[in-house]
Amino acid sequence: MTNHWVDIKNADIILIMGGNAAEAHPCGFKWVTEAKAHRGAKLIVVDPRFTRSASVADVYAPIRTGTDIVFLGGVIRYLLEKDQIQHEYVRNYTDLSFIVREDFSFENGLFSGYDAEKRRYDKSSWDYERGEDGYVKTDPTLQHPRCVYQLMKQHYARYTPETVERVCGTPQAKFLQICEMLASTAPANRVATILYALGWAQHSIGAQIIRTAAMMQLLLGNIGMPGGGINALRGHSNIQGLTDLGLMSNLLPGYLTLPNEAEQELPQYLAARTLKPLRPNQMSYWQNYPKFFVSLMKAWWGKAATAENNWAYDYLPKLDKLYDLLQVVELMAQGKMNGYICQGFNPLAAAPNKAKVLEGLAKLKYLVVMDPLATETSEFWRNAGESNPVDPSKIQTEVFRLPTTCFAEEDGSLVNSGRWLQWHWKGAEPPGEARSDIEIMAELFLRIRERYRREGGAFPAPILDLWWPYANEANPTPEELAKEYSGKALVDLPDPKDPARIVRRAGEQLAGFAELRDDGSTACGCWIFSGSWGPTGNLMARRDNSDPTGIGQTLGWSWAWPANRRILYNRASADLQGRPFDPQRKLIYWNGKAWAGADVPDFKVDEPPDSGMGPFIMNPEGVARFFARAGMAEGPFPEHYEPFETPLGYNPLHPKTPAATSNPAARVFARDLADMGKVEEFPHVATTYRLTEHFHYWTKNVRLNAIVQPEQFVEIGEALAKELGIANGERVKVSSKRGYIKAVALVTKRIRPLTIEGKTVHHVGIPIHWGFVGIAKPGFLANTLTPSVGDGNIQTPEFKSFLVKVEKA
Ligand SMILES: Nc1nc2c(c(=O)[nH]1)N[C@H]1C(S)=C(S)[C@@H](COP(=O)(O)OP(=O)(O)OC[C@H]3O[C@@H](n4cnc5c(=O)[nH]c(N)nc54)[C@H](O)[C@@H]3O)O[C@H]1N2
Ligand SMILES: Nc1nc2c(c(=O)[nH]1)N[C@H]1C(S)=C(S)[C@@H](COP(=O)(O)OP(=O)(O)OC[C@H]3O[C@@H](n4cnc5c(=O)[nH]c(N)nc54)[C@H](O)[C@@H]3O)O[C@H]1N2
Ligand SMILES: [Mo]
Repeated sequence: MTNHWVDIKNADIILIMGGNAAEAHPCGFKWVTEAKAHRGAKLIVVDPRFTRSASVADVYAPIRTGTDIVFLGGVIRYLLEKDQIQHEYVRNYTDLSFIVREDFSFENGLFSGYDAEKRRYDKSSWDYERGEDGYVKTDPTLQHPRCVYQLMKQHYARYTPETVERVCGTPQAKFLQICEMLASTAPANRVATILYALGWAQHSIGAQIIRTAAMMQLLLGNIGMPGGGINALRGHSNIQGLTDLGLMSNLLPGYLTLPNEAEQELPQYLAARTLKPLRPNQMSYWQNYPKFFVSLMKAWWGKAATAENNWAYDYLPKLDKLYDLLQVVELMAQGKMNGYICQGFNPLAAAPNKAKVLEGLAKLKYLVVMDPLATETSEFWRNAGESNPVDPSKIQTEVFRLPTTCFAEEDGSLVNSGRWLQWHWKGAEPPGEARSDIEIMAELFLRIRERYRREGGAFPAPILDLWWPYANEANPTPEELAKEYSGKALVDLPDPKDPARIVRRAGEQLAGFAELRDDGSTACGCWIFSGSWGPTGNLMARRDNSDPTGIGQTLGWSWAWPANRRILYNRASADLQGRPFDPQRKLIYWNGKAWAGADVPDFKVDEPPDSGMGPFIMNPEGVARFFARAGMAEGPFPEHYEPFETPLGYNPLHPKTPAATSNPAARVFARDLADMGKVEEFPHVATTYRLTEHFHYWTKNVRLNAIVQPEQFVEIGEALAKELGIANGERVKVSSKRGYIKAVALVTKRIRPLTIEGKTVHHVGIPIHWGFVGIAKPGFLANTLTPSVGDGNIQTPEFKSFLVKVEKA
């Protein structure tokens, strides 16, 4: 979230799209209720299904899965055509006036630089034009034909209300009503928030859907404002913490990135990440990258990381490719992987194309499952009948189960969607042989280190040199780890301006990342967490909920990254003179000498408001980007592409360009491409989702949950049920190109047929919670049906839109 849960109460308009907060985030949803009750906020829900979120909405609109870029692109067109944008904001705080290179183009659904063979873009033309001084050229009048404003207007001119209706199936009148409501937040003092989750993320164009939404919020001046923002409602209680700590194959803690194999030298690695400003007088905060990086290497390798050995840079793996889930399953299925460790993860149930995952697991030599429970993954070799028909005698994989504790059986911190690190205390002792994940990992490490010590190996140094400064080596405490993430001084730290003065003593915890240095004198395991356990102690354990301004800014409750800041980009909530855009909800303001207010300023505290420094300090241009000059795989402006299994067979925006049917820059393995179904054989559009009454695949082990939702079902609309002659409560078979499931049919009014390009499209809703382990009635894994293809940027699987055929069982 750019903002946080409590802040939702400050919104005037709330858009829930690509998520179902009332059912998947029922506790956080109370802030939607607060906004409605106390501010008269209006709630909009856009979902293929009429959900419980929709049931309390002021306006509900249906949409075909996977077409949200058309809808949101349509909103962008509406705002630009009607000139309903926050002018002061976009002029000063975004790249609208920046001029784009002459060789940039967009034709027939593809941007300049496309290589069809590699399914990849050469992105060099997707950039701004530079002047002699190295800075970007701009046209503040916004008249230049290649300024971002003109290019964007031209790009979205095609996204008319007629197109929205034709492609998304959303009636034009509904769409225009929603446009009007969103446009009502263009005035400086009105705000809309967006709450989304997997309905946007789990698509082959997921990241671009989310970007389109962010662009809409920028046009309305809603980013950085209380009650505004773009808010990803995260899933597991600590999934935010997972990405923060770099548990993705290409990340290091704090969103630092692993080197790739072309980056063998440290100076080269740092230069590519230490970005120089693209406009005069900009902060370009990533210029501090070396401080964060060197402090991380000191935290990991301590004394073994020295200036002479480039802070142990050679110890870091250099990536040849992304090792995301889909890649790992592909390697397993190709027989290229010996072992796999699943820690709190049930991939047979959670990953797409169950048959492929099963095949991969069966080719491993060993599988380790660290989990409090038996799972489908740990039992993959078991013949469960029709839902898992395997022959155990043919499977040689050795499976080790290491029983772990659960969060309630240990102390520690969880990072919520609003980036708050909240400390918690254990509520019970673990049963039986269960041990904490920390203890298991520590013992695994000690044994591996012992073996390297004894026997050597190809490259033992990174293991032997790892700094392991814990009182009990075999069981580091959560407190020790939390302090390590937060960071400390390794020697007495002199004040850079007055070297005689010592600002921190050796061994003392640091107050925040501003104290980190790149000379090896500080250690910090995750720079964005720096200060969470500061010189005064554990700030994550704070529980002061006083809210002096009444806008929900409880700065004394827990600790938020970065720097206890609650709303990101909050400098953008004030105008060029430093006056809050909304005088009723003052977030931060310039008091004549410094920035002050209800939040920790996301800016240099004593930087005068009119100095020309932009509020988006992480970007080298200092402003927010409509034109994604770097980064996105499929283009600098989001464009609609069909799901890989499309009910149309072509992209209605580019019917004559087969290369532009589905995401042209998505990575697809040959085998998975061959495993895609066609609409002629699989005529119904399926989407998968969760129910309030279950949590994924583990609550089917809990009696009460198994009682309230005992049996697997699929939801089909009345029209489709009638067409197929299926009555409510009858059993149906749902098949895709990859397999089939059988379940009870729940015939509902909540899913209506949509008219797309003149033809009727039916959606089928498939809850994900059943499997063949647990005490609920055994069922089929929903992922028997789903296709193995991911988002073009981060490989989140396309769980939300694929093709099936429904028939009577
Ligand atoms: N009770 C309960 N709560 C949970 C979980 C749970 O298992 N049980 N899981 C947690 C986890 S890990 C996560 S990640 C979150 C997920 O939170 P959500 O994303 O909110 O949950 P989902 O139910 O997967 O999907 C949300 C909605 O997206 C809609 N949808 C599908 N395709 C599209 C589309 O193309 N466009 C639009 N606009 N909408 C679409 C679906 O109809 C569904 O209503 O929930 C968390 N909360
Ligand atoms: N078709 C389809 N598939 C989906 C989704 C979808 O919407 N549609 N959603 C996807 C999403 S968003 C998610 S997050 C995944 C969820 O997939 P998983 O994360 O694999 O599922 P869970 O059942 O939530 O958790 C996995 C295991 O963690 C264990 N566990 C709990 N606490 C601890 C602990 O402290 N330590 C250890 N070691 N283990 C613990 C639980 O017992 C459980 O068996 O599913 C994904 N798959
Ligand atoms: Mo999730």
